[in-house]
Amino acid sequence: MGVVNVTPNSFSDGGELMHPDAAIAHGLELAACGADIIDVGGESTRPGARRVAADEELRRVLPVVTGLAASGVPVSIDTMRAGVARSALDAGARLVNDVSGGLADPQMGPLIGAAGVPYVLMHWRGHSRDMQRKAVYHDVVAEVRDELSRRVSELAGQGVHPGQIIVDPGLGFAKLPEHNWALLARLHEISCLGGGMSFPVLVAASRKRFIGRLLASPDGEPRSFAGSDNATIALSALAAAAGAWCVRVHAVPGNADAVRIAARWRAEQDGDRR
Ligand code: PMM
Repeated sequence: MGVVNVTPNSFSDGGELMHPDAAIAHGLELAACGADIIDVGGESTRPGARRVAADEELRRVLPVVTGLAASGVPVSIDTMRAGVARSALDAGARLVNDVSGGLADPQMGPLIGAAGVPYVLMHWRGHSRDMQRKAVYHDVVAEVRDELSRRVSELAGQGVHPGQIIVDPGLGFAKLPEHNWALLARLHEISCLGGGMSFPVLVAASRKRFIGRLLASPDGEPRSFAGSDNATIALSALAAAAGAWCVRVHAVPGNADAVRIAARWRAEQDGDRR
């Protein structure tokens, strides 16, 4: 999954793609480089970010979703708002990526149930403004799994079929670096929620600050966003080899190669040499 952030203030690429033509061209380039899905977002969720108005979010994403979908690119809409998701689906988006897992907008569950589209359910504890205050866990993997499991049940009550759901541990969302690393190292536990149900997992580690911090210089200066792309590729290979269904990334070519290498690695382990 290649990222197209149509925002002035996202983590690593804020402000680069505010014009629809630039955003569409970038999405097409990511698809040409091997992304199977292009994720279009119009609201930054970086720690501390304030919310953007719904009409502004829609104004940012709709021409980009429309343009990419018209070119035949599978588009995902990255939004917490049911109204934005509805308009994006009408414009040709095929998947909804909701970092709030349906908690930010009570209309999201019913919309996804009625639309029947794939839905990324991310672990979330609250809006970006103050989410890092909620990064308190006894056993982060168990708690993330339990909270995701509860959301799956609640969404089922709103008409969402479990087969629509892709789960995401929400790296960096109410998580400290040690929480992110624990979730990555125990990724397989996230896919197995209660009741014997198993879900595809999406991992979105690309250019997040916990990577830059790990790779900090001796004087403690975190690695730049773009300077952590090779590390993101390493994480993509590890996540895919651990069974992740999708990695959401900003720089596609190396990550697409990493995913292919991991697929071949897994095929060998499974005794399937195709
Ligand atoms: N992170 C960001 C945006 N969208 N979607 C999913 N499913 N999971 C994430 O972790 C996630 C996301 C923020 O990162 P960005 O500003 O680099 O896009």
